[in-house]
Amino acid sequence: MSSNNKIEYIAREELESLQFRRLKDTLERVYKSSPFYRKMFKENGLNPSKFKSLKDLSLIPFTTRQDLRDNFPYGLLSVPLEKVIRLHTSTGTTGKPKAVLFTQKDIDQASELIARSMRMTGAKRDDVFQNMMSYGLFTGGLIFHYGAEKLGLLVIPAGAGNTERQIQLMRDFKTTVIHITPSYALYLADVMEDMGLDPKHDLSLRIAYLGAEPYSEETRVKIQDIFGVDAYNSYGLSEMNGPGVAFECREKEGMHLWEDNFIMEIIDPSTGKVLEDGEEGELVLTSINREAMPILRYRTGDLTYIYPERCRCGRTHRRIARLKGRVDDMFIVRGVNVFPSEIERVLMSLPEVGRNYQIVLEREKNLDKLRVRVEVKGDLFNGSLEHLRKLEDRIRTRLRSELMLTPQVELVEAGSLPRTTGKAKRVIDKRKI
Ligand code: DLL
Repeated sequence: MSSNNKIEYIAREELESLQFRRLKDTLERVYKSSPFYRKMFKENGLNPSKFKSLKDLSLIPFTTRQDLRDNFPYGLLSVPLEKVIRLHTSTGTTGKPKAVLFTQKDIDQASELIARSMRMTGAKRDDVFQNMMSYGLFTGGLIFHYGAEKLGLLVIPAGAGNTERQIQLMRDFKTTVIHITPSYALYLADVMEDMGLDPKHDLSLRIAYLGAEPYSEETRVKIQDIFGVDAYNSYGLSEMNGPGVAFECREKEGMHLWEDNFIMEIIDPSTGKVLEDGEEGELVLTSINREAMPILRYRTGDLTYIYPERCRCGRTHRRIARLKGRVDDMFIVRGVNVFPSEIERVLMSLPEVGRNYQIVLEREKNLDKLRVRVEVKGDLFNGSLEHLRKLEDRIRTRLRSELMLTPQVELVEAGSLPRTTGKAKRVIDKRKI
């Protein structure tokens, strides 16, 4: 422990009293200034003086994504517009995006959390950091960028895409640390191999930060092996600053959620009941260190659980488990609930499977069909048909025993499925059309 990371080891009691102080401040501010929360408090007979302990948080109704949309763009703003200096929006939504606003203090605090997370994993001032997440409205670019600068690394704001230039930059500047979506990392490896380069030996990487989309432990291991890096899971969402909400330490067993900035709860997504540590459910977050736009009891839609035990690293902020997916990611095929992450886990544990897959849902004569399209390693596809049939059978059997469903398995050539440089779209549901 050093003086600049004391907060990571703060005693639980002290942490909880800090949380309560910050919660009270936040409640006062939103009650006074946010039209949305003022109305919500009035309708529910609440006012900030009613809150006597952290437990009273449960008096507040949940805030949902729909609330953010309905009150777009300024309904949740809790400071005068003249104090606002930045806008980000959330990605991947249809219709109106969710606007997220920042004051200078909010940007400083978000950067501090990124710097803290990077320092925790061993990034140092003499590292060269290439940020391969998209810059602009998405938080993965600018928020991470500011944090890395705060820590004092050399930052290359490469953004997503333009893969050959990325590789050139990594080679020219001997990049040691990258920030990238896991799906883009696998794509990058394919491109390098096509160029006759070995990601492990022809680059100087030692750390990769992976986040912004769900992926399996098996994918992490794959990326670590291909690039010869330590890969760390990073979780966040625009509504709560973007990245830097929860981050793995060197133990790589769950992500420390920075509880001095966020209060976390896990709820049963269908009843809203608050669950115990260790029980899986939907993550609900309250930002307690935001000026422009604090959000109370926000339903993230993300499924995880809280580790009940203290981490071996000694940090006191509790950890959340690798995200299982989103509540709305889950699809139901013939009555069976399936998470794409379960399919990925099976596929990525098979050595013959390549780096990409796609899940296609179809309806034929009122019967749901699940088809999994799987890229196989390059040379295998040119091998004997019998060999491929056997592999198909093996994948099908493994998926059947995990999912209790028999999917159709279609093997395809490496590199033939669509790629993105940002968040991957894995599930094509044709049933709704
Ligand atoms: O994805 C912020 C971010 C940027 C996080 C860079 C990490 C790295 P949004 O675009 O608002 O913000 O998307 C947030 O992405 O609710 C999760 O469903 C998903 N997500 C983010 N990180 C992870 C992760 C950014 N490590 C939504 N594992 C969240 C699984 C993740 N899902």
